[in-house]
Amino acid sequence: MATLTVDEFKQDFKDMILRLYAEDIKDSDAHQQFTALAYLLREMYAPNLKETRQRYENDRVKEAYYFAIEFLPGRMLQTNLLNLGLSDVVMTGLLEMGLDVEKIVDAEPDPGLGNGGLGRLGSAFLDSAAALHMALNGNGIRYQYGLFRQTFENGFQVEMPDDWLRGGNAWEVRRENRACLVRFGGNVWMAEDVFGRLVPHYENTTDVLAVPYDTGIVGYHNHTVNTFRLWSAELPTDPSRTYTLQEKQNVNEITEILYPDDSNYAGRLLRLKQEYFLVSAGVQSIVRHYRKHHRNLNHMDLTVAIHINDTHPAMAIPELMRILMDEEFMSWDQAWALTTKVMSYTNHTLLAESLETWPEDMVAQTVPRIYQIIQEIDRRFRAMQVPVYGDDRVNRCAPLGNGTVRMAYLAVIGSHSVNGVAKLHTELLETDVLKDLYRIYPEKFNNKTNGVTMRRWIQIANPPLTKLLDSDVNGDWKHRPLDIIGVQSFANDPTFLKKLREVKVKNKRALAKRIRTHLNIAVDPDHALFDVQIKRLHAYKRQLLHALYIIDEYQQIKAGKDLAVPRVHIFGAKAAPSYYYAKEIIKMINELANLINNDPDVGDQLRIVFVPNYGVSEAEDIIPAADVSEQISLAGKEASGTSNMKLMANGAITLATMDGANIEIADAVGQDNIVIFGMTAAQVQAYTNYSSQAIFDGDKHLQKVVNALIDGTIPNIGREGRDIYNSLLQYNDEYYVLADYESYAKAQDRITGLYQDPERWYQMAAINIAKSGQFSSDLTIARYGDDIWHLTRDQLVN
Ligand code: GPU
Repeated sequence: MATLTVDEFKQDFKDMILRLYAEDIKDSDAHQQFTALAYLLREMYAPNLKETRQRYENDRVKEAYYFAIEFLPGRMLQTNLLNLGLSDVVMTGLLEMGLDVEKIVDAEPDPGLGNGGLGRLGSAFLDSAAALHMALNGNGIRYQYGLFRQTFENGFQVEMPDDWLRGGNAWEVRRENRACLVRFGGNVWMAEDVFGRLVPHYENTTDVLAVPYDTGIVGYHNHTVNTFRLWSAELPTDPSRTYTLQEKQNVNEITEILYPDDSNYAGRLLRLKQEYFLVSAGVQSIVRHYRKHHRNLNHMDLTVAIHINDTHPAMAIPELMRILMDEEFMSWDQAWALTTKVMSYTNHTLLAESLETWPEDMVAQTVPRIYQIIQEIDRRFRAMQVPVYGDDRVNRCAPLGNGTVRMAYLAVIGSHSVNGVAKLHTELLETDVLKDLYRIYPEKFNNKTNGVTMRRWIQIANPPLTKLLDSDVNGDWKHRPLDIIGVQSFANDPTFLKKLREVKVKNKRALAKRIRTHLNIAVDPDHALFDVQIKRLHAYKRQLLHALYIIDEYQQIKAGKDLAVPRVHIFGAKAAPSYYYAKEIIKMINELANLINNDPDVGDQLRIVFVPNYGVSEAEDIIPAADVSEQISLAGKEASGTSNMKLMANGAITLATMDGANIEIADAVGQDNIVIFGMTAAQVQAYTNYSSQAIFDGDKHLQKVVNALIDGTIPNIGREGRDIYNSLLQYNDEYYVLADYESYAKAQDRITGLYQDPERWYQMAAINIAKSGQFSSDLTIARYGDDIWHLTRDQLVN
């Protein structure tokens, strides 16, 4: 923790503005003020960043490297202030200088280096590891453009470039002295060198310079500052060679954009290059660092763990094999034993279309040496396992098959640990998606239910709740997440429940104000229930189910029946630009919003707010104000979900199917404090003769709701309404929306009933907050550290 008085801060800040911009504060703008603050903080934690790194090195501390193609760090200013213990001093100082704190915070770009939960989880883990003194380093790509900025035009999603680096990135440090060369393409063949060793010879390769940019990850009230490293592709600085503009373009485009798709990756060459670029640069730099203190790599597993976050970095396995054999001259067997000890893998999906595969010829052309090594992994796997498990099973789960490289199978075979991200998800990996490999390697499989960082989602996003917890709850919930259980003792205390209600209303008013100013929609924070669904737009997440219920409510109102509780339905969701159906759902919901928000018959009873450009910053505004958390994916499809955890920690009541981590939330809070509906994963699996038409035909009420998509009720959705309607009927409703509709509508009615009894409602909210501690990413990352990576850490979290 840093110490600084308000006056010292004001002076330092003034000086920094002068040094950076040669200006007085009164002439500086919010972005300059943010930048000056960031530089000040960087100067303060720089010694700790250096010392943390040196401590790991000198004490031979085991370090884990978290490789991920996506990260979603969110804005860092408030996080760093909080973790350095400077929030109060700096806020006071800024206010005393008459500066607009909110404007300064908003001036920081929110790095959209990921799509959704996968990227956000990686950043939560980095935050938690630093808090626990764990040596965890992030390794990712410094995309020049983040995930697109979403706007709506006539209700359609429009994608704009996210030029997040335009004003510079105050937190990063470019470390050109630690750059690596990454080789692509060309020809490779094995031949003896002068010592008679078999080594690869390369010709006509394209070499790319990988330059690291490091950002400090500041630990919470401790001295640890870990490193988050992002790699950027540049032309090599070879003085003997000149490059054409086209060559420069080809290199730069490797780290130009994030693939804006979190569901299914078309076999895009550039994406494959990004993956190899990340792992090659990352693994090379790890090996080089290790080699500074060791004569060989024989015992690298004692101080290095490499984590493969989903399959995108799975080529780390053949890349480490390449370095161990080609550059360190290890035998295959020794290299393989070491590699599998170093590597571990997390799977994040059950969707068949998300299991990554690459055409073999594409891999052979793009990374020929890596392809050779994958072929050898495949050959040895088959030779070893076919005698035991037979041809059929081994064919089904070998790294190569159907002319493709199957990245998940490669990742399992090359790692010592494979984990899913929620209990049900891990179970389904073992019994379904990866069952053949589970049969061969049962000891590798384990579960690590996801978590979220309560520092960002309670302390930063929800100051009123933080204050209430600080004043009323015993224990040290900020350091020991499970201590938040203290809230439970107030579950029957009307005074506390009233305060909790005041907290929620305050947050709802703040959100209502933002909605009013930015979107020009009037919502009533004092009477309406805020019903929130925030996540990527995907058919399996079933935003459509939620929308059908809103149509249902609207039809009730039009039939003259008032809603018992006014509702504000809040959506936040980006659709992949190429995901046509998802974009049609967005258009439909926007047109429905337009209809409902402007129909005088509706009065104050119903609103739809589709918040554009949903991301980490938007989530910080929405989550503290939520009454209901919609987690309504088709059971068996959502690996875990993480917005469910953030929302419960902020006292929202979960309306959920028994899917992903919802099941564990239900177990934690008990059936009385969550609203569950719909088919279970087992019921979905067993439902072999589903006919959405039969369900439709047998339910008059449902017919009326669904027909609104095509009968002109909702204006301007001719084509979209018809397509969505057809997806439900003609194409037999892949995600069982109609099958779950009745159950969902009844669950929504239960919500309405519960909300009418505020004491009961806030009792439920209190219990949700009380039970949220187990979903802190501090606990999750401690388990990764203990069970998978074998790192040392702060014991406080127990
Ligand atoms: N997830 Br695979 C993503 O956000 N993107 C991906 O490419 C893949 C998975 C999500 C899962 O959908 C979600 O259920 C999970 O909570 C999250 O990863 C973190 O594990």
